[in-house]
Amino acid sequence: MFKQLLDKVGLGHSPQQSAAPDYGNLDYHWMPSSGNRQFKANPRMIVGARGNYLIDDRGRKIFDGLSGLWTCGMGHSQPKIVEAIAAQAGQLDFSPTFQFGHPKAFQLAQRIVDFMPAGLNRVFFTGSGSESADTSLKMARAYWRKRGMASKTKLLGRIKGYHGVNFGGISVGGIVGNRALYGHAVEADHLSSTLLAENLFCRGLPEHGAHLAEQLEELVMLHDASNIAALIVEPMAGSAGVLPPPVGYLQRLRELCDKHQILLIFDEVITGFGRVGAATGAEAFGVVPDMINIAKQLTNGAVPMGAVVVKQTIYDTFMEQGGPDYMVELPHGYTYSAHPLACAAALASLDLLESEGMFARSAALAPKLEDAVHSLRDHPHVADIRNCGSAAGITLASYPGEPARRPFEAAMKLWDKGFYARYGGDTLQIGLPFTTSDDELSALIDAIGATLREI
Ligand code: PXG
Ligand code: PLP
Repeated sequence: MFKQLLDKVGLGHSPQQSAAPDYGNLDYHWMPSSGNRQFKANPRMIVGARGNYLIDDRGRKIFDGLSGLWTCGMGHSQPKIVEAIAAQAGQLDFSPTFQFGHPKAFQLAQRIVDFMPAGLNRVFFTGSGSESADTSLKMARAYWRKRGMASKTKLLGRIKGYHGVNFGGISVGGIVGNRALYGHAVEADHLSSTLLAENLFCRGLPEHGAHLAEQLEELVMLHDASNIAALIVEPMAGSAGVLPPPVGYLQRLRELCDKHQILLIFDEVITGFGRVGAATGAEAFGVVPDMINIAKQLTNGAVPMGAVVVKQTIYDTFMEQGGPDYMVELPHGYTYSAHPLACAAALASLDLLESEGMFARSAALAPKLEDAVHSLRDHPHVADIRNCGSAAGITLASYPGEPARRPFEAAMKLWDKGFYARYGGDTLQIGLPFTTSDDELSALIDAIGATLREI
């Protein structure tokens, strides 16, 4: 049935629509971060994906304008990744994670280091970006304790930051909708967001805002450095609507973290592996943190996997303070850390990212996307546009008291037109596949333009 559907769709041919199959009762699946009631009344069912396109259950080809959920920069169902997963499943489907290992975990760790800034060369595997966030925060606290500074426990994040949905991540996270329901979590404080009125419609990195890094000095004055373990930021905030870092801002955070012995964690779950036109945001923006969190693009989205990459000094501290060598140095890990299928997918993904020059392709898209997306500036409802690498965010003016409604309406119209863009808060988000052609980009921008005139 699926094969027939794909054959019928035939990439490059005009979509042939058919009636949606009956899936029975949709009530049982509580969908993640979704409007369950709206979806179940109007299902948008995706049954296949190839290259830069999703295929829905009516046989329509839909351009994937967010690369999955920022996951599939190289397009869907990459044959080499599919083959690697299939071969691995036949050879070693699961390997006990704690106290035993399998070769691909070690090969992959070494391979990941090839893509990291010099000095970040020890890799801890997780199953997702949220697990990476909580892992890095626990590591930071444990690190200071191992160094005899047990009072350094406070965790700092940033307003509008997104670090996944686990308790540590929502504590340092700065998106109110992700926090408000859950009560008191882990002690944390926040820098301001870098979204400034002076930077509206700015192309690439904003000129204004480096001064916001000085707020770290204020938080140090408030809490005292002896109580602060780490600062976690996304080099480019993704989920909040693509907020590129102001020129000089990350550099200043690095200086202040050094001055006050605060670990600097870059959450590169979106920026990792090409999204900002380089292997990492650290590389693109020229700032080396103490830890880098990755996920998503690591396996091109094909199997869940994340990781925390740390400076060797951090790893060495745990080894030196680890007690007898049969003892566990860091009592932390997931059943699915370094899952064999994920390792196989990631090794294939990293090989392709390199051999296909994907970082350069993402970088080459940046000026085209910038020109294209900013051409929407004078369309109805457009309140701001930002871009960085192959990512862009379009803020839409709110209905009174309903900031999230207009982006939702826009995304639904776009879906009907055969384009997937993500809506979150008051923005539409675009994260182009690195392989997006000029024609695909202009078709997407034309569709957004038409949509904005209709809603
Ligand atoms: N950190 C960052 C910076 C992220 O962007 C996570 C952590 C959590 O990763 P997991 O794998 O646990 O979801 C993310 C995830 C969007 C969108 O629409 C972004 C994410 C997830 C879903 C949607 O921008 N980011
Ligand atoms: N809850 C229970 C009862 C468990 O036994 C485990 C793992 O063994 C977990 C949670 C954690 O699961 P995971 O390692 O997949 O994060």
